[in-house]
Amino acid sequence: MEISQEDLASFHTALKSSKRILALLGAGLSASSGLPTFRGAGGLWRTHDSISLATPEAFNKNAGLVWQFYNYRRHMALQAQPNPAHYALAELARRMPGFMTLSQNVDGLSQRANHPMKQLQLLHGTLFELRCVDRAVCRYSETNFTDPVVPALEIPTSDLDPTSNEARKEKGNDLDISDVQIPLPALKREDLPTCPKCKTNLLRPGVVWFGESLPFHVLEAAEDFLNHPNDIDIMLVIGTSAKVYPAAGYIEKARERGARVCVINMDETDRPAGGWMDGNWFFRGDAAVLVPKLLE
Ligand code: BJW
Repeated sequence: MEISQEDLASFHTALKSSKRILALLGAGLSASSGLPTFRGAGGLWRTHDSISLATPEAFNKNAGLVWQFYNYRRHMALQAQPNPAHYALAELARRMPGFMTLSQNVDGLSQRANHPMKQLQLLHGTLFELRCVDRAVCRYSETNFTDPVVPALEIPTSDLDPTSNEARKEKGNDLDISDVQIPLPALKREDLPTCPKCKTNLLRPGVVWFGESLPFHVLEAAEDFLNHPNDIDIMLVIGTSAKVYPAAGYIEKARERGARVCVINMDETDRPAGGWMDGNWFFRGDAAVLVPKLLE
């Protein structure tokens, strides 16, 4: 991981005089905490592309499979710890009232790093909210950290490995049901979490799937920040491929409000295209290492 001292110094100079900073966070921020990203290596869960499970169509077709995927994601997120980048961003929020974080992450790690909530907008929801699938009629939702969500979603131990608890300890991690050799039980509808209010519909994870609208109050908070009379000084783009909208669109919107853009990404190919990066910053490497260095 090479970091240009010249770029670091120029970023620190800009940071010192900044009053309004916007950050867009993506899955790469939590990669060092052990959580997989969506695209590229790690974006496959068993034989399924993670993206293909993050749709209302997938849930309608096979709610059991989609719940197994999300139950596993919740379990992994609960086991994970915030990394130094989550803490550095939370600290920046505490010391700068004009700092706002727009997070695409649903893993709860920014919240667990004590990021002030009024400066943290969750663009794609959270794994730890459950809500009734019928939003139009039954508006039930709850905060829920139960692991597993319901007993039928208990992560299965492997038939191939009857001493799985021992094996888990030896492996130094939890049983990885990403391994296709570990069979998943077929689930019936009545095994899945049901809405306690209408008692008819299934509950679903409170995340935003493709084709669904982002929460209105979140969009409003982002627009309010962008439309504030004072310009934006810096736009931080951390660990995201910036391929999903409207999230990715906030980079251009911040630029239109005067922001210099600072991209922190492991992968050079996820550097935004176009000549406009001149005069902005690209830091290649692990966000967990670079973000604390940049924000110190
Ligand atoms: C590291 C690292 C390390 C690795 N350190 N870096 C305009 C144009 C075209 C299409 C659309 C448009 N507007 C809307 C759309 C449709 C659609 C969309 O964007 N499609 C695109 C694919 C083109 N958008 C939507 O449907 C959104 N809804 C919406 O707009 O409603 C109105 C509407 C509907 C329909 C039509 C038009 C308007 C909803 C989007 C919801 C996205 N949901 C998901 C799943 C959430 C639940 C879950 O977690 O399961 O959100 S998809 C997935 O992608 C997840 C992520 O938040 C999101 C972004 O991914 P992210 O975080 O960038 O991860 P990766 O894996 O892509 O990248 C990781 C990066 O980290 C890489 O760059 C690595 O190099 C890097 N990295 N380790 C630093 N250690």
